[in-house]
Amino acid sequence: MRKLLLVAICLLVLFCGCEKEAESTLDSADDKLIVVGFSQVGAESEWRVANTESIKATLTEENGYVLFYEDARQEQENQIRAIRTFIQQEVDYILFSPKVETGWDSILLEAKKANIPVIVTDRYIESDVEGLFTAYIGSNFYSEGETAVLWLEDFLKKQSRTEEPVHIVHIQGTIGSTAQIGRTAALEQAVSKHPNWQLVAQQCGDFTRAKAYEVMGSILEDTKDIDVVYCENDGEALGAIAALEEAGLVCNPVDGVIVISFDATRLGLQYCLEQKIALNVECNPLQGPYVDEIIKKLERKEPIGRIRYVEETQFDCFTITQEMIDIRDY
Ligand code: GYE
Repeated sequence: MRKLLLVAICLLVLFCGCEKEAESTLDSADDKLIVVGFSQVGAESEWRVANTESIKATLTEENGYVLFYEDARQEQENQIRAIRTFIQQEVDYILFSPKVETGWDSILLEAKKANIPVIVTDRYIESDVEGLFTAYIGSNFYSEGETAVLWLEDFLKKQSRTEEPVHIVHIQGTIGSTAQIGRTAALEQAVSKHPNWQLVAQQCGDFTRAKAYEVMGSILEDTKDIDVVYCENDGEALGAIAALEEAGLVCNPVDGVIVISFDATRLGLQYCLEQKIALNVECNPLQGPYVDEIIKKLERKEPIGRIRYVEETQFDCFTITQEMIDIRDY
């Protein structure tokens, strides 16, 4: 019996020693890697998938990172829980795309208390508390909306449609998200400027094809006298177009409904080439390299800009070509 006990104790010591060695090997290997916790909104659109892929493809071990990734499945509570876990894991940086602009003070104060820098991507946060994040990388969404409404103004002028009523359906993105707030504000500003522009319906499509299809379908039960459908992303545009075509309407800016969209995903641009989407305003999801650049500067204690807008353009159905689509990354 004593011999058995002795063997068991030796095995236990041997096991703990190996475990410790494994941990110390892991620790020493990780010492050189930057640990980042990334909380993503979800996977609601092709844009979001491209955004996630860009971050994952950049924050790799080869590039000096350990990435902890959490998909919040469109729930702010899941993002808050993920950020709290990252704090407990003592990551080096917290990266997150906030589903909506508000409700982050408490959890970001916990990160601040833990001295973990927070980098916000894609959507912005609204807070009265100073210094909740170190850097923001994303788009100027109001500017994207301005691009869209300036194009629409110019197009309607060329069609001499500056007096007659222009009936506009507005399908909004996730209410309270920065993309929705900015793109909506630009349209509402333009509607207030043009007496003949009439907002006949304004409903939330939540940045998804399914919801936009449902919402467009219900609007079509009330009216088919529609000149413009302003969709706040490609997923919504595709859903709206399906409902419009099922109702017998043609989506084409020359002799049908003028559909405006945002994101400029490959699928959205294909619809633009077919003239089903008249204008597609790019919203660049490829933010991984921007995040890498900022983190590496912070590691070297170099100064960084707090707000970094990504480069973007727009595509219209009269000038887009298949070649322009083929060379794109998403
Ligand atoms: O337009 C949409 C995604 O926040 C810019 O969210 C992003 C938006 C994008 O679901 O496709």
